[in-house]
Amino acid sequence: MTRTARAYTNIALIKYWGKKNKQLKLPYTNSLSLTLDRFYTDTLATTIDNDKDIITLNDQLLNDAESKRIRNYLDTVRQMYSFDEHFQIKTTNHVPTSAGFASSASGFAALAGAINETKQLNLDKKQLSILARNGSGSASRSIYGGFVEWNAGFDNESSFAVPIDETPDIDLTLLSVVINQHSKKVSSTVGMENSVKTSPFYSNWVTLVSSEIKEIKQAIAQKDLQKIGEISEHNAMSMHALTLSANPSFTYFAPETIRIIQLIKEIRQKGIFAYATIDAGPNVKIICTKESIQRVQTYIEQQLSNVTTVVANIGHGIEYI
Ligand code: 2P0
Repeated sequence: MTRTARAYTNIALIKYWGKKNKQLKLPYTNSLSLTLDRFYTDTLATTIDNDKDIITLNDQLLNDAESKRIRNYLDTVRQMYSFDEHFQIKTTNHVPTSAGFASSASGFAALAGAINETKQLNLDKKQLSILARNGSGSASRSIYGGFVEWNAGFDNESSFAVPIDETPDIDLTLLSVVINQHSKKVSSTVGMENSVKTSPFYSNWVTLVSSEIKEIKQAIAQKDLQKIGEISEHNAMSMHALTLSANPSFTYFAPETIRIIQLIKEIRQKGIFAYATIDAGPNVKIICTKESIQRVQTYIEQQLSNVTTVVANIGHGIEYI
């Protein structure tokens, strides 16, 4: 019986922001993430006798426009593994949009796992990471649990994620602060492309990431929470500096984003552990400890009435159910 693949989302502490090869999704730099336990995607793939893939998301049939990215990906997979069958893909996203996490990481990791399962490709995790990366860069990291590094590589075979510590014994937990605003968003794909092309600081980013990756790995090995927080926050702010310095300039920050960054500084001044990281959207993810998270959550909710918060812990890698 074909099993369903389940993959969890991840939050990058050292961000992926820029491709040197768009087609293969080869990044300019390594990146490093933490897989989370709360938000995941379940995908079941079955082969069908049809000349077109049929794709449902949360029991809704996707139309051609909505499923274009997935169907293009399936074409890539068919080419990579030299077969021509089509699929019925049933995906259930347990990544509520209200949680403020992107679903492309868990989505393409689960899809890669589902194809591996139904076509019995017997891919090891390295090959699975490569397959997921071809769907979405950040999906390469969702194959593993805990702390994960995606090695940039230089071609399809050399760009994949590796586990640093899949079950870290470390006191870190994440508070996602969701800002309820509905502005039109620049996709990550477009945002990073504009940053690479036009930010005068892009080459500095590449240099910065290479040193911050080394530093954060050392901090993870030493369980130096403060260092992990400081490096993560600095890396996130540096990524957002690439959007502000692009031409034309753009930003993912909403007014509330800045306010939350200020609140996190206030919280730290009270001696409470809290560091910010922000992806390609206005929501802020706060890196906390088990001891600090309650106080951080209370403080944020008291100061801002129009936000919701979601707690996530360290999660594990892809599984089949
Ligand atoms: C990351 N992000 O490292 C960074 C930080 C968003 C900000 O990876 O074009 O959806 O599909 O490879 O993976 C989001 O980008 O982009 C992302 P594509 P993806 O998590």
